[in-house]
Amino acid sequence: QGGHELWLRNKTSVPVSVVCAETSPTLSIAVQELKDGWHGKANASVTLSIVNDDAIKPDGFRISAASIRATTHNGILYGVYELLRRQQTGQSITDERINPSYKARILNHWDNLNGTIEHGFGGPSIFWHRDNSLAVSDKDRLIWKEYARANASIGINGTVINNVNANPLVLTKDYLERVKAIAGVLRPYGVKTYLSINWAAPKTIGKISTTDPLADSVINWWKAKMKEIYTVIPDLGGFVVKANSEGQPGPQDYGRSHADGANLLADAVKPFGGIIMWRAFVYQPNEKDRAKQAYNEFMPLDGKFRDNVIIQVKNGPVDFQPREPFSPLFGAMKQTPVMPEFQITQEYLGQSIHLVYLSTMWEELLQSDTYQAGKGSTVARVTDGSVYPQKISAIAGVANIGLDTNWCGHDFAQANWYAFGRLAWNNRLKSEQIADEWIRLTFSPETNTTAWNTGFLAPVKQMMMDSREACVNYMMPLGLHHQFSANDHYGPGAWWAPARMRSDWTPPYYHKAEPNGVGFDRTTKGTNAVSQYHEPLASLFNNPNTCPENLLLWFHHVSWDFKMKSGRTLWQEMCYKYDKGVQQVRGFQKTWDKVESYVDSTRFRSVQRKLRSQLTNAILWKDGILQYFQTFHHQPIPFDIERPVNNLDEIIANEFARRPSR
Ligand code: BDP
Repeated sequence: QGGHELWLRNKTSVPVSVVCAETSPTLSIAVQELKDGWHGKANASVTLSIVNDDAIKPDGFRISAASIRATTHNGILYGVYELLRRQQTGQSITDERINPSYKARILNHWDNLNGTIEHGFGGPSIFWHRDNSLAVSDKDRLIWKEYARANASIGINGTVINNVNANPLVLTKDYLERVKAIAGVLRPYGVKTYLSINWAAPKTIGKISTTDPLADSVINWWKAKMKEIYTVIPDLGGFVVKANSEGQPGPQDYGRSHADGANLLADAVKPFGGIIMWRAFVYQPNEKDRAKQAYNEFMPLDGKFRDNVIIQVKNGPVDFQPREPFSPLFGAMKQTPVMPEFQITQEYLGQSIHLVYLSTMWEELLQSDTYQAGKGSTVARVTDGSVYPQKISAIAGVANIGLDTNWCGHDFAQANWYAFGRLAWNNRLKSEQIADEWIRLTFSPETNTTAWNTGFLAPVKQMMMDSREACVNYMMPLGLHHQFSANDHYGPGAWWAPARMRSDWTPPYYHKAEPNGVGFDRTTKGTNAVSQYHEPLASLFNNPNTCPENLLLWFHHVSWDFKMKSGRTLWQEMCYKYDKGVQQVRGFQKTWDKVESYVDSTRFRSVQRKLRSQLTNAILWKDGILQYFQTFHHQPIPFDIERPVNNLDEIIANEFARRPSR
């Protein structure tokens, strides 16, 4: 009830005996999990053993129906969860060796030390208290344990427990004691703790007058600080850094490069085995095209980073939008490891109100071919070590987890946490399989009957599979991006452009609508962002007739009458896309109402309510954007489409009064 148990609801009492020669906290968990969740033959015997096998990587394992072998205790634990999942979802179990795609599979929590979460929609922080108290309670420990277990069950092995917009206080003594307590609870589950660093820490919490990365005082301060931190938490995974980005301090404040900054920290953590995840999410208000800036900033630095630095790159070149092309940095940086950053929390995809299954979006990114090392250089392969030799490999997801009973605000948002873990473990997985597993584990009745499969599993899976494209359709189809109402990033705000506002923080910067056309010209005749992609993509994107239509307005400024493949004009096509998105949400409502008998009433009602709000919002998007664009060209909305039910002036007038109830 209430969804607190996530995908871990399948307790049984089928007896099993477990043989395990060694002991450790991790192995005790492994043994207990097998006993609690065994869905195999009654009275079977399973052997867990540590072996020497070069084909098994540190977190990997070899499983069969009756044994799990690994080279580490964590490997055994992952093997146990794999075995149980296969039993519980009815997948076959053959003798196989399984290794993870990425070494570090990390959640990023944008949790502030005062317990709030930046763009958190599932309640307050599980790590930090609203009253700022640092005392560790039993309740804290319990939630951290449940959290660690959920992560381990899907292969997540790291977590950054404070916001990338970091408060430097987290690096001070009292906070470090709490970090130590958290790390202690997560450790047996194989989850390493990481922290976000504020670049200006030597100034704000130290007594150093500069933060120039080449200054001895700064270098020595960080060396000493790292020593202090690692004395408290010897196995801390490392740090993520947001520097010279959106007002955060960084090495450029002193005319130094991102490499100078990253290397300083890398040297300081090197003796302790830590890594530095340096974010490439940088853009300045003074340049023409925000989408080009990270590439321009980081490409000249390729090869200049220490070997314990990895560059953390958001999936798209702008910012976690419903659809973007992949960031051109993937595959382009050939001598520096790059890690994808996804956003699990749906800041720009309906937050905890819209049902949007993000796995299809991430699969789209991972399977995008960058062509950087020939055909088949997918983002998955250029980041996981298959194409370039790299010492570290990693993937991060901005977490959607909070203190809500169901953790994520929306019961279906749990699927995004689940999918992130599964894709981080195996970046070749298909979203449909992940959805199938998640539904079975999360909603499964005692026995999977044919009626359940056809009455519940199939339609719910279809709804999930369609949900991200539906969101793109009713929010920003055809390559439109960043059309959000300011600050809350929930509803439409295409018109929002106050006089003194930075233009790259306003939607018109991105849509460039005018009487003759719409879209951002990033071709060779425009900002030339296309040139950051490897051929054949650069040419393909550059031509409006070969550019994928779902990215058309990302790369092109075209006439409202531009002929689409369907034979319609761009304007008509846009209208149909918005309308389709709205209709898809109406369809989700029908799907959900029809499966009522298969779901407990708490989860049923909660999702039903949210679908209603999602529809209201989808209609608002359609009505707002279409009527706003009409003010430029005055063409009618095709007559076979539902008429708007909201007036543009009212949508605009209520923009900031309207806040979704979660
Ligand atoms: C933006 C968010 C902002 C984050 C930033 C980031 O609106 O809150 O701090 O991303 O990733 O999309 O640093």
